[in-house]
Formats: sequence, structure tokens, C-alpha cells
Amino acid sequence: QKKKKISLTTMIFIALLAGALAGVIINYVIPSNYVVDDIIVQGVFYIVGQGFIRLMRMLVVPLVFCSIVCGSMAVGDTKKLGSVGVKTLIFYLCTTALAITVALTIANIFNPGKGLDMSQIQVTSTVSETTQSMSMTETLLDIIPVNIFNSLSEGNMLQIIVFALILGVILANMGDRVDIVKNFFGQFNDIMMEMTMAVMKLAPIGVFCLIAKTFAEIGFEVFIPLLKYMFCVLLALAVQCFVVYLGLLKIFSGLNPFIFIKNFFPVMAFAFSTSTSNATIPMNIDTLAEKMGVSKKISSFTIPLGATINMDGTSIMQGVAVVFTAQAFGIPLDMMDYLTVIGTATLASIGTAGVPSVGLITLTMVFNSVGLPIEGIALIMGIDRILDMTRTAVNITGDAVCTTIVASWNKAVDRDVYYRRK
Ligand code: DAS
Repeated sequence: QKKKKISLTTMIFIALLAGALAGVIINYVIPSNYVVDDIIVQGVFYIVGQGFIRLMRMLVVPLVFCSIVCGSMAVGDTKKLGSVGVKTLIFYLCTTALAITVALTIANIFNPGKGLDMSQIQVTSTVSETTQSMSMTETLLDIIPVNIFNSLSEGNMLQIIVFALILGVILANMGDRVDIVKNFFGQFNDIMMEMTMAVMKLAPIGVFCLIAKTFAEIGFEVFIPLLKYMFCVLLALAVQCFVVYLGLLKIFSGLNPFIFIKNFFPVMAFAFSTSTSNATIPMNIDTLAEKMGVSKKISSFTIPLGATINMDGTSIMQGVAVVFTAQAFGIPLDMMDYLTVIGTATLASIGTAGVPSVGLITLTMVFNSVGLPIEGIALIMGIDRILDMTRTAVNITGDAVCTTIVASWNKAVDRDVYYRRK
């Protein structure tokens, strides 16, 4: 019968375990010798691991540029967007910024990366000299690109995002005069997603080598910080889902949040099992209509929109990952860096599609924006399977809660259905 294909994220998890085992054996069992240390660890593991990291970085600029142009084109047509769209867009961006703030707060309380010393790991530095010592006003002004080709070649992500957002809105409002250009960006975005999936297929090899080298050089010390990292992400996801979302629902719509979560749980379970917001769209819309009385006129626009531009769970992982990696590599982050992370992760979520592990690709970009080494992603990537499932469930719950609130403002929630009075 048809052999069940092991999912990529499961293979990455297996690669993590295998890499950790190999690294521990090299570190604690095999006596130090030229072949193992110089040929295998500093040779094969380093080259393959760095090669994979560079492939991930290769994707960031074109993928994020195209996906944000497309995301911004999708919502940028101010005529089509209408008041429902504008309210939903504002709500989505606010809940994402709130999510990252929750994540950064929890990460700074539990300090997952403290005690892990990764500073001896060779890293590809990504801090551009200019951004190192800039005041608040210069940093804010700096996000406006004076030369987009310069921004693209330097990989200045905030400048690229700002230009892509503006370009997308202009294209959206120019109608069919620019159909060829719109199609170009749409097709280029598809190509970049294809290339991303192709690179991600190499992840098990890349993660194996990166983790094996890390454990060969550092050993068991990595385990506790990784567990703390997972704990911080899961705690932040729970706070966002059961405190922030249910609180917002109660405050802004007056609807009973416990009825919502009970009726919505099957959709969360489906998203958890698939790790894909996009695949959850139909079930999300149907459940909101049948069990909560939310009009499909609203949800059929806001749910697909949310699956693309509203990824609160993903930005929570990214917020915790930034603190974890900065602490592990001993890189101090100031308030400006945290604001940059909130801005970059919020804007980054606009373009990325709701497919498995896409949060790791945009994480590369968030790391870039505050000069963190991409090597930190290797540790995180290995244990990402369970976190991707959980954060996807939170991503789509955020979409549904915002949709229900906006629908209730537009008298488009049938309360008799919501409270099972019929
Ligand atoms: N799996 C993505 C989604 O579908 C989330 C992520 O990769 O972070 O929402």
C-alpha cells in the first residue's frame, strides 16, 4: 500500500536527535583526534552547515520583497478594502505587535538563552556597521529607503519592507494598467516559494551538521536552554490564545469567550495537525458560520487575509527566538532592537503564506534586522515541529477572533446561533 511520507518537519526533528547523538559521541566518547576534529567537525559539518545557512539567507531578500509586494497588493486596493478590511487590517497588525510584546516579555522573564555560551561558534556576522550606533530618530528615518537597489543589495530588511508595502499599494490602486507587473510579482513570489520549499528539503542534512557541530563543541549544556526556549514559546502562545484573544473578544464584542473556544476547538486541532493556516481556511469559515453565526460575507474575506498577513503565533516564536539567540551568543539587545524586532516580525508576517515552517524563513530576516547570527536558527529549527503545530493553531485563532469582533461591529453575528438559541 502507499508508503506514508514522513513530513519534512519530522525529518528535521529526527536530524536534530541524530545530530545531537553524533555530537555527544564526538564530544564525550571519541578521544580528540585530527580526523574527527578537523576533517569531520571543522570540515564536513562546518561546510555543509554553513552552506545550508547561506542558502536560507539567499532566499530572504527576494522572498520577503515579493511576498510583501503581493500581500500589500492583496489588501492595498483602498477602494476594494472598504471599512471592514481597514478595521480587520488594523486589528491584525495590533494583535501581532501585542503577540511579540507578550513573547519578548516572557522571554526576558525566563531568559532561555542564559547559561548557554555559543560565542565560540563561528558565525557569519550580519550586523551592518551603519546600524550599530544610531539614535532613535536616525533609526526611524533610516527605514525609508533612499535607494531601493542599495537596500536590496545590502539586505536592509526594514527598508525593503517599506518600499514593498508602498509598491504593493500603488500597484493595487493602478488597476489593470499594470496587470503585467502584478502578474510578474505574483509569479516571482510563486517561484520564490518553490525555491524555499526546495531549500527546506535540504534542512535535515543542514540541521544534522549544524547540531552535530554544536553538540561536539558544547555538549549537553544545550539541552536545558532549548527546553526553556520551548517552554517560553508555548507559554506565550497560551497567554496570547486564552488571555489576549478571549479578553479582546469579550471587551470588543461582548460575546462569551468560553462558548467561542469550545466551538472553535476542532478548527484549532485541525490547524495543529496540519501546521498549515492555508489548509484550515475552509474549516475556519464554515465553523464560524455554523457554530458562531458569523456571516460568510465577512469571514470569506478576512479569514484568507488573516491566513496570509496575520501570524501572531509565528511572531511569538520569533520574539522568543530573538531573545534566546541574543542571550546564547552574548549579543546585547536594547529597546531600539526590540522595537525593530516588533516592526520587522509584524511586517514580515504580511507576506508569508500559511504553510509549514515558513516562520523559520522569515525568522532569518528578523535575525538579520537586529544583526543576530543565523546559526542560532539551527538549534531552533531542530525542535520546531511541535512549535510550528502549536503556533499555527494560534495563528488561525487570531484570525477567527478578529473576524468575529469585526463582524459583531457590523451586526453580522447571529447571536441566536452563537448562544444556541436556535
Ligand atoms: N505553519 C505556519 C502557518 O501555517 C506558521 C509558521 O510556519 O510559523 O501559519
